[in-house]
Amino acid sequence: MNDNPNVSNGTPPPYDIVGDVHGCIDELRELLNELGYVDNDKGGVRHPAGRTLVFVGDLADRGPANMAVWKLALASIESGAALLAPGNHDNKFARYLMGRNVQHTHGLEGTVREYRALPQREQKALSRAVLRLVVDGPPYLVLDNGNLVVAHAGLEAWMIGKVNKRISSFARYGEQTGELTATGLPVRRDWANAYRGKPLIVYGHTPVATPEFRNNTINIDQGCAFGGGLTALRYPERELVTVSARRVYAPPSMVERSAGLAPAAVEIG
Ligand SMILES: [Mn+2]
Repeated sequence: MNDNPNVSNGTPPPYDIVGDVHGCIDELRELLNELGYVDNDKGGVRHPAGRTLVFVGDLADRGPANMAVWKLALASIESGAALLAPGNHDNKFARYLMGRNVQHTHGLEGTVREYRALPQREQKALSRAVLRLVVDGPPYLVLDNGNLVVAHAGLEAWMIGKVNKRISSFARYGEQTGELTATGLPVRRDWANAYRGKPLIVYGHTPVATPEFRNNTINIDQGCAFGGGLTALRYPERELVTVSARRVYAPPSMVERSAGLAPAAVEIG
């Protein structure tokens, strides 16, 4: 991991920040269409008014078209039209690509299957691009001159602008309290409940039924792969656009339920 990546990104607003895609290409395309994005000539998208797409991370795993989502995101990022705040699933895929011993669970098995079905040359190009972004790039993004933070699992106020191993891990995975639930699962710290910082923090990671502002933070993961929805936050407008999942792509496990997956999303199954 790069020890000193620059988390401050000078790309000016406006932005369209998109929640956890998890391989849901149809919903992503529908959402981008609603937001006014058009195809570029390299397999990515761009906005005619120069808006920037910002992914909150977890592009793949669980959904039906993981390589299609990665390719769209990478082609958009490479052309300068998009940014990524990497999530834990992106990190796990990168570790797989580096030859690390990772468990092929929670949807990674589908992503790896799709990846290995690509022609060798495409595998190499995609692998290089993913590693550059996820391993060498910043673990979260500070945008709009410090007024906006996009971090996959969130961030505590004192961490903003800083990077070290603990902060990088917090931004991608969140933090566990060390306690266990009644069913023996780790409890995640509710950092947003205590957040009193000035920058707006946009995050995902733990699906919730509806995107709501809370202490100047907002969780835009509506659990698309679990049959919920895919959300974009338009910034600085603070308008929300959500498209519904076309179906349930992955049954929510005990872990996701305990992590607060939307009851509405569960009931769709
Ligand atoms: Mn996540």
